[in-house]
Amino acid sequence: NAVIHRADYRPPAFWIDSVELCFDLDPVKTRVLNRMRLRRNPDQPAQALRLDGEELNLARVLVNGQGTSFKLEDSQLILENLPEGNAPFELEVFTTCAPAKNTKLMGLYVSNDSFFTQCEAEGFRRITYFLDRPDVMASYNVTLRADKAAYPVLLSNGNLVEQGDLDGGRHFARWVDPHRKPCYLFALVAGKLVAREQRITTASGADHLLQVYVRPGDLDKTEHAMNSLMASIAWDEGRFKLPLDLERFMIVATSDFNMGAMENKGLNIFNTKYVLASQATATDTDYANIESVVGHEYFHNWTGNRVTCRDWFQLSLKEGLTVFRDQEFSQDLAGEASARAVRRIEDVRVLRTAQFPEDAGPMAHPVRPDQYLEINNFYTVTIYEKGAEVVRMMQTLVAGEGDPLGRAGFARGMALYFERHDGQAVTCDDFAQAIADANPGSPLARLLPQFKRWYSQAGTPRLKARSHWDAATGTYSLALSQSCTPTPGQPHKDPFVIPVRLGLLDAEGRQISDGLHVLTEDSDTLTMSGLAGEPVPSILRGFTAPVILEYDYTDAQLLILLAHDTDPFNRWEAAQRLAIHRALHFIRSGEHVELDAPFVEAMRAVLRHPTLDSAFKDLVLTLPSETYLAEQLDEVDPQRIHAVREAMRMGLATALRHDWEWVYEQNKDTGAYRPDSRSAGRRALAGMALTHLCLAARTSGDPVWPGKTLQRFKDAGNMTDRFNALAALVACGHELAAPALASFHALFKNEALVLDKWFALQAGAPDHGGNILPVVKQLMQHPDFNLRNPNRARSLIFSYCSANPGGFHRRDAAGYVFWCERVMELDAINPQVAARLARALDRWKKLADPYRGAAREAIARVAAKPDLSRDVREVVTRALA
Ligand code: HT7
Ligand code: ZN
Repeated sequence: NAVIHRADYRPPAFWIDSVELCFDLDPVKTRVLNRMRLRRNPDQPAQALRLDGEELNLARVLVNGQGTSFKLEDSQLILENLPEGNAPFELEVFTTCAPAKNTKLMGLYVSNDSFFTQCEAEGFRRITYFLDRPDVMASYNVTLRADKAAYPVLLSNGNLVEQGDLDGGRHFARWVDPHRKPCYLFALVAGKLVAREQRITTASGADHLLQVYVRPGDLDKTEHAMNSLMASIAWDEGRFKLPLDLERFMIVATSDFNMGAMENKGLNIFNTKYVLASQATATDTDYANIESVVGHEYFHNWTGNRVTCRDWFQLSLKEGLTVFRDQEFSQDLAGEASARAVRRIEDVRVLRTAQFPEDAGPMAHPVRPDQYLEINNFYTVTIYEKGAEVVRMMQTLVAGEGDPLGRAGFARGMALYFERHDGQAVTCDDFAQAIADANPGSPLARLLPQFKRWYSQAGTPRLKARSHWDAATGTYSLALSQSCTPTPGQPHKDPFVIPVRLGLLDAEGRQISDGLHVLTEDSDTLTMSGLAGEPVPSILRGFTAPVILEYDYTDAQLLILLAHDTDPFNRWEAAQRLAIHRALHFIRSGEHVELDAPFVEAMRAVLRHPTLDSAFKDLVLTLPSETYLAEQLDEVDPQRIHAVREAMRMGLATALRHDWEWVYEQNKDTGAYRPDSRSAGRRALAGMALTHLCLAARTSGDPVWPGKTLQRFKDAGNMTDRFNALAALVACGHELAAPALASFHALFKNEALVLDKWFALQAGAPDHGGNILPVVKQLMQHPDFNLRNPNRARSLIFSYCSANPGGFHRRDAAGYVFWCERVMELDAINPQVAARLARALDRWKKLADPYRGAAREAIARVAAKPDLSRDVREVVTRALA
């Protein structure tokens, strides 16, 4: 239970060159014969071999075919009497494990009568004794044996080299992976599965077989995943010249999975949520997520698999970079500039609502952490999303003549990275160095040591801007300064390198200038002269750095930006600021919420705008989330925030009623279903219109729009329209919601992913007088609820505790009591999932009383449980510190 420190990294004392694994698969007792070829690492002092192992039964250990002495200590198999010298030797370890009892879903486990593995980060040690660390890369030769009728499909990484029947109704398959890999990329799958297949020829002329494996009955839901895979392969070849390096590339879907998906070499294993889609069962958001997750896992084949991490502190080396790549992929596929901007805004929204709070809370850590207790707790939005922003800043900082966005410079850097490090396990420093070296003379190359503070310093920097206008000389100056509040273990921060894209608009909204400024000092002033009038600054265009921008925009300036800024990100941001100003005013003053005419008119102008995309309108009209509003306050009363936001929503619903009607009519028909960005945007806006029309009907008592919404729910030709209609009825608490929910359940009772939506919708619904918790408790008794299935647990428990602040933060503390009980209950089943739930109260110190005291008590109750997992213990201990 010791803390692991980055500074303690040492290369391994032994290398494992090759591994021969033979599995006799049985849910109750699987036998694993592991034959390894090892040699001492000549660069390390002579020492014992310590192999990691967890929940294994050890039956036999042989060295070069002979019995040997060994010790079992602290989940390690220790061998002291190994051959001297640097010659390779063979180590054979025979163990058994119990996949059916594996509720942690790490290592080898059973889901729906099939076998799956999850080895990242430290799951391989639950399969066999091994040097379970990413810098030990070996060749794998894997034989799977199992009952043929129960497990007709036997898969592992690489190429199928042999298969056949065995006695007793059993069969076998032997797989050889042509690429050396760390053990976290090992995978096996065995079960009754069927595959959609596609043969492709890539640009180099090589032929490949692509397969998407699912349970029989789900094959008709795999077309989109296959299309996404083909698009990913083409994109990586086109943009980064990175080809598919395998004859066969497989995706397998399972409904029991701790995360989204896993990039095992040639055998990606996915949560069904990110594979299965049909227009009847999946929403536009599901389609978009599948595209991005399939892309993400495929892109790992180079960024993660061909070049991997030296140690887990370097996790963002592969995750931040691969998120950046999947974001770019989704933007490129979206096509037009406006659709790209919508993607960018959505990505920033995730960063600001999830990562900024993490960076300000007890679990704050640098993109390259210095220490951890449990690595599974560090698969965070900081490693992934902030890590992607750090990579994006590198691209921005290598821009040059003829390459205004830095794409060509960044691609050069990637090429050099692979030239230097293909087949190696490396660090974030190695990556940054390659990008900088490929772009000598760029700001990144000049500022590299300082730029790397983004890797070492936690916390979100604040960028303050103050302007001064001298009418007499026509001189405008903008003073920029930066600061960053202390985070756990880091009381002092040095200045960051902050790329700031800045535009200036005149009073009519015409652009005067646009350029990139790089802030490197604590403060700096930009001056422009010869101006005819005071300009409006458009600061941090495109969100060029993951910072909090503080500038006292007037409403008049924001209205100009919202109406005219050529940068769509800042156009959206202007609307957010207008809404935040108002929300914070009502929250702080306690005044009755009444929306002012300029705000309403600005929103109306957006809704009625003749050329703006529907998806963009949807984003502008979406008020900042309760979580984001809470981050703007020093002391948080969640009920007050909820009430104000709901009242503002109601204000927009009633004041713009005719506009919503018009918008609905304009957007309601999208023709034959296609999940492209344009029609998805129209469906989203039509859904938003329905929600507002139903809300408005709540005050007027008018039955027309709830009735129309119910009809749309019944007639819908796709899940997006059907679900949006259902959500509109639920959001306004209309009496038609209950029968609609019942009919939705009846229609989709055999579709697990749709039932997840059904649970999530009810648990995440706006709270009216504390009505949600009783609903959640009742739903826990529903025959379709199962705490052991992570998707189902997330759909009900997480939707309530982590995504419904108005329902969760109750003055009577019942939400916290519920949270505490579920964390402890889940911890006994699946600590990784429990630890994620434990994070729902990360920001408890910001709460006003009585919430604060009650939240502390609930966390302390969890912390006091004696047999807590390391995962949950780390989260609650940090929260209480
Ligand atoms: N690299 C993958 C991480 C992952 C994972 C980690 C811990 C436990 C379960 C897990 N499943 C997948 C996912 C990715 O980023 O692509
Ligand atoms: Zn990843």
